[in-house]
Amino acid sequence: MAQRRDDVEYDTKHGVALSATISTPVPAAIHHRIVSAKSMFATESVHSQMVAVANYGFRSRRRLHVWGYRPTGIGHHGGDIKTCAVNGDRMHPIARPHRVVDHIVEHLAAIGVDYVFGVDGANIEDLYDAAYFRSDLTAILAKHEFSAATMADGYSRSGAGLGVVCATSGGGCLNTVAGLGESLASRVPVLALIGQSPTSLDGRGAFQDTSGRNGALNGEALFSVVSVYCRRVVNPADIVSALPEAIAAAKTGGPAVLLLPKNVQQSKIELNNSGQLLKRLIGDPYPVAQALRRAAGPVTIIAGEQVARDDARAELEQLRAALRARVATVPDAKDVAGTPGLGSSSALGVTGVMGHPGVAAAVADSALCLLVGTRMSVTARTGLDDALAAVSVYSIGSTAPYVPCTHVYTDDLRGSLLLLRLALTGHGRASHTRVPDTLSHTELQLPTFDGAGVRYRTAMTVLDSELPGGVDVVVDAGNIGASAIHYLPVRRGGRFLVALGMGGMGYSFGAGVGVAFGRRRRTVVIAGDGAFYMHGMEIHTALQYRLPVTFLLFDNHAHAMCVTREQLFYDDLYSYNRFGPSRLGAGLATMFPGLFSTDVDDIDELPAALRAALDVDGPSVISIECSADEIPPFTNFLGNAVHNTKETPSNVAVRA
Ligand SMILES: Cc1ncc(C[n+]2csc(CCOP(=O)(O)OP(=O)(O)O)c2C)c(N)n1
Ligand SMILES: [Mg+2]
Repeated sequence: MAQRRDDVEYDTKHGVALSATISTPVPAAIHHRIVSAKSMFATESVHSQMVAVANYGFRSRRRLHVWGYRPTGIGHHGGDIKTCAVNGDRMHPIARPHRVVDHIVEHLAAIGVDYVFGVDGANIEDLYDAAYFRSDLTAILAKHEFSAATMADGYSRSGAGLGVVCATSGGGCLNTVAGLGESLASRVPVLALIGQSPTSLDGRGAFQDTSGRNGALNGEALFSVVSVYCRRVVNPADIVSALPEAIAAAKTGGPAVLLLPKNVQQSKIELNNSGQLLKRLIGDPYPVAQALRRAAGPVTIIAGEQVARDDARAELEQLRAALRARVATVPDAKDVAGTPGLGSSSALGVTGVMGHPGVAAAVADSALCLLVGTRMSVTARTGLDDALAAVSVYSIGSTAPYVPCTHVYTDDLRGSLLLLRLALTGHGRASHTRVPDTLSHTELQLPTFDGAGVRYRTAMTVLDSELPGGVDVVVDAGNIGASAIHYLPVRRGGRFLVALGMGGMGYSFGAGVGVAFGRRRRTVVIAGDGAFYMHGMEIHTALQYRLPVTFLLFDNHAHAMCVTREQLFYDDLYSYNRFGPSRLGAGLATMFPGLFSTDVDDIDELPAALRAALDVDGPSVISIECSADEIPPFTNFLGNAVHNTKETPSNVAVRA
């Protein structure tokens, strides 16, 4: 049965027993686990051996193929079943028709989707069933559909491919709405597969009816306003066109929703045609090139979220070098600029409400400001309106900015930035641009605070020195989120995600899991206690899949951003937003045996705790005691004071 293969795959689903040869050399410890699992068919420990092997594959970014079969009596479907792994696919013991759900997972796997994130239920279980029979696509079980949606969002933002979320009808589907709203506002490609009750019961009192008939909640109307594409598939054969249409629409930036009634999911379809893919429009940057050729003086680029979505980081850097321009990023695109060693010429810092004061000065001093892939929301442009009004502003991207400018439309920033750079070489080069005088790095200056707990700034200094290059960071809302955006430099080669589209608390827990699945490396989640209380149970999901995610919970026993507002804007007369005592580290350690979880009360304990947490083979949690009375670096709460910052070490992309 088994063939020798260099590329070996693994399978953790349902603890399939091992029976075969692995040709790729693996460390002795892993080999031992394989051998011992082979000799322990049908025992519980087979599963743990399998998990260890699979984790090795996951962590070493190698595909381990475990050829296996289910011995009598322990099969997922019971009975005397022999399930062989053949070319990466499982075979069902009984030949079955090709269903709509089989078509969906086949198509998704064919376009490189590795994971579907969701919560199971009667009206989506057929999709989970179809995924079970493919080893090239895995259905992940989240704890809450909001987080399943943010897993898909984070997976997509990480650059791993299209994020896919699935949910059952009724409450399950309604729970995805807030997550899809974030993806819509931040224009993140996501596909949502939403189960619905069978069409025969539409408007006839079905459990969780969202058909819109006879007074039922109208799912199509609801999802249409939180998506760039929404279609209820009622004719099974329509999935062949609806699926690629939805994927193409999502790729233009935003969630696409397919509403799939249970009977449609189960229907047999004959066709296996992927349909037509829509072409993406590469905008011609000619007007921008013309303006840049005329620009006499420094050029400042403000880079946005579309640079991350299209992964146009390299093209942006080449354009920056050709123009000798300085680059700032909007807060939710912090990781798209910053070339180690080039200092402020490659990253001025972050714009807007949590941004660096030097950006406004750079823009004001420019002959031309080029917006790349950003709409410049209020969060992104606070403090820049005057400077932008005084200079010549051009833009290139898939949506026109909110500020007056000349805009070039493009669905494909990689293509358009390349065209722009080529247009600016040789005879067409921008010969009047000038290297600007270096600006010193600046930070917002805050009122001194010496109450109890760890200071946000000091905690970020420790993170900055302990987090190695390559680590991805996902940041949540609140005072701690603002502090991380302002103070923590992006790791070299790392991603930095923050959800400012809707700014929903708890985003980082699902998104961190999605990023870890997508990038297969250490992800650090930075979240407040309030965000944890909303969606922190996804820590259990990270544990279940043994993902390398370190959750840093900043526990100030409050919704501190709201406390700050009560203090500054409502005369500090009362507080709704302070909580009682908590011990999140110890609590989670008790709740989830095997999870590394600890509390840090003093800044001196943080470096060692962090090193230990980053070293764990799987998820880890540190709860850091801080204070709700500390003012964060958020301009709405401050005056205009600034101060300078320091040098950039090698694990950091650039310091802003
Ligand atoms: C889902 C959601 N509800 C409410 C808010 C409004 N809000 C913004 S920050 C914040 C408090 C955040 O508390 P926590 O996560 O503990 O962070 P902290 O500000 O304490 O650092 C609230 C309630 C929000 N952004 N998202
Ligand atoms: Mg808090």
